Amino acid sequence: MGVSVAIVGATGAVGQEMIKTLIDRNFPADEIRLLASHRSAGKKVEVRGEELEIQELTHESFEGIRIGLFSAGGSISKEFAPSAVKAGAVVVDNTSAFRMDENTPLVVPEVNPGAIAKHKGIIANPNCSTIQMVLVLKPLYDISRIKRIVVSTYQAVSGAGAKAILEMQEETRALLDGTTYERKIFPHQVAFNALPQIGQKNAFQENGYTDEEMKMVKETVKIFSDPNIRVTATTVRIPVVRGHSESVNVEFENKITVEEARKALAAFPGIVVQDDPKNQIYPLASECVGKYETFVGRLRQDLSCENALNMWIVSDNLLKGAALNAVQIAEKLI
Ligand code: 25A
Ligand code: L14
Repeated sequence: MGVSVAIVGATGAVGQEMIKTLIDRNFPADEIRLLASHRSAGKKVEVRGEELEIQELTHESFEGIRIGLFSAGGSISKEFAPSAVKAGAVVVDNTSAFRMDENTPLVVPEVNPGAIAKHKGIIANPNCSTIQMVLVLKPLYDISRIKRIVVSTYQAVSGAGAKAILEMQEETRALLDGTTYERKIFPHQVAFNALPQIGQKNAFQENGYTDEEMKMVKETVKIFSDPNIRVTATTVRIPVVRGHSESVNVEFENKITVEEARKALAAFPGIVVQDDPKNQIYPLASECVGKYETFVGRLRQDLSCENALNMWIVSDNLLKGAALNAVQIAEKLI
């Protein structure tokens, strides 16, 4: 017999990919219940040749549900995940609501699958930028411990949801046509620009970092369960629809050569090495869309630090960064 799955935020950028990923991977679901706000209730979506109606999310939505996949924002998860757990479901939560809670495992299945079994009803999906980075660093960490990570991200607008994609497209059109566009999502013009702020007005903390940057710092330490890893991050929004890119500098305890690193990366599940710079081959956001893998290239020795490597990491933020990682956790649960 199959399991019943509910998707909370089914009409969002991530929710749509959760539906597709469940079907594409033949997840043994005998029911897929689609939940969203009252604004979407009643809309119909075709799933496996069947018309499914979006239902309004309430505290009673989870009767008979075994697995709840949540991606409707942190406040929705805080309010409704406990109701799903009470109804007997295990929640895989894509928001930041429970990630740093000590009773909630924070899981990338290729990196720390063992943490799943410790759940008390909720398992957290890490931040998209963290997921693709720790996935690539795992096979290298297994060769030598990581001392320090310096990361800069180039993040796609879809990370901020379906409405943010529209905003970037409409703003671009308005600028090309010489018309005006009234911004609603981003703090500044995102078209033809690079914004060193991810998150809303209150994104900046006392220390000058954004929440997004501090998520990368704290989540990396939690996933590796290694408090000795030091991380510093700068997260930047760029006008790409889908696919986060990251420049990552990693210092190891012992030297790892580029050749050694390439070999370990190529052998690891979920990673594809694209590293042939002479032929202009390296990971590109435009090429990662719709792919389950995370791509790594531009592998170089850091010329200023003996035991450090530089690399360029790219992945589809809506798949490995969100929907796919959540579905992989659900697959491990059943
Ligand atoms: O708190 P966080 O963790 O920082 O997350 C904040 C946001 O980030 C996205 C996600 O946006 C979330 O809202 N997100 C989270 N994790 C992410 C990740 N890892 C991530 N993005 C990328 N990677 P989103 O757009 O992807 O998804 C939004 C979904 O949430 C549903 N939702 C919102 N409020 C809800 C709710 N569901 C239940 N109850 C609530 N109270 C939302 O459903 C969507 O599925 P929706 O029904 O609001 O559907 C959107 C449709 O309705 C239109 N619309 C939206 N707002 C309005 C509106 N129409 C009129 N007025 C409005 N105010 C949309 O056009 C669409 O058709
Ligand atoms: O914490 O706006 O998972 O790109 C990931 C996407 C936070 C917002 C998270 C974005 C979200 C972020």
